[in-house]
Amino acid sequence: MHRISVPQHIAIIMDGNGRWARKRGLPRMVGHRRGVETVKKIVKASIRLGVRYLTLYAFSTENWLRPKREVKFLFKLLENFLDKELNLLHDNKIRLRVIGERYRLEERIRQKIEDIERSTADYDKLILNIALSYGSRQEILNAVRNISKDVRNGSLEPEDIDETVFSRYLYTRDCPDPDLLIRTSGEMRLSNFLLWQVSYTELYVVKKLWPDFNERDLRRAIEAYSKRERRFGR
Ligand code: V0D
Repeated sequence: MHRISVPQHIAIIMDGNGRWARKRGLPRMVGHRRGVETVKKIVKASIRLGVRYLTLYAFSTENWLRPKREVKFLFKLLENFLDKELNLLHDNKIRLRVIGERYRLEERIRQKIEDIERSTADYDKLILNIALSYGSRQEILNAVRNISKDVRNGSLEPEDIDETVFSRYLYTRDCPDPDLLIRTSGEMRLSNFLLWQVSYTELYVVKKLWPDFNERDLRRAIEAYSKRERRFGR
């Protein structure tokens, strides 16, 4: 048997909550609630397996277009998570970071997020990036805007803009690029997630819907990743 190499950074598109619920004749909201349970399990499993960075796509910029009551419910879930699961972060030395258009989040939620980011800033067992109101094209445009400002104010020379410099203007600035991107629910799309960062990332798509995804599935994804690395590496 070969040794499996654990990816240091895993990104996940958590798709399929709505479909999971519909299959059971339940409201979509029930699927989202189960989705949060899966988030907790997968966060813990990632630590056990030795993953250092986990980036989860929780809410896209396009998701604002969903029915108002669903959006409201999702943010209620999020607030609940922030109020009730804080010990999950502290007990496991998890650093939380939110990536995305924060200015679009409600003031109260943004405050809570920023408090937690501050209080977990010294942890490094796992860096947990949650993408909220996130869109990769918007992230890239935001980087271009900030780069332009720095060029205009003289702190950056156009000739000095290379891949490393550009990466520093993205929301994911201090993270290595993902080694593995998992998408649940079988869809073969990137859906505006980390477009710049996944240039060399291994993609792993599973049929399972997000609420059904578990530690075994995560292990399988990691095994598939390390086999591919063995075959094509070097
Ligand atoms: C619903 C599947 C965790 C996708 C997962 C809208 C949609 C469950 C968080 C979370 C959501 C957010 C911030 C944070 C820690 C955890 C979350 C939303 C939706 C927001 F600091 N799951 N989750 N946030 N769903």
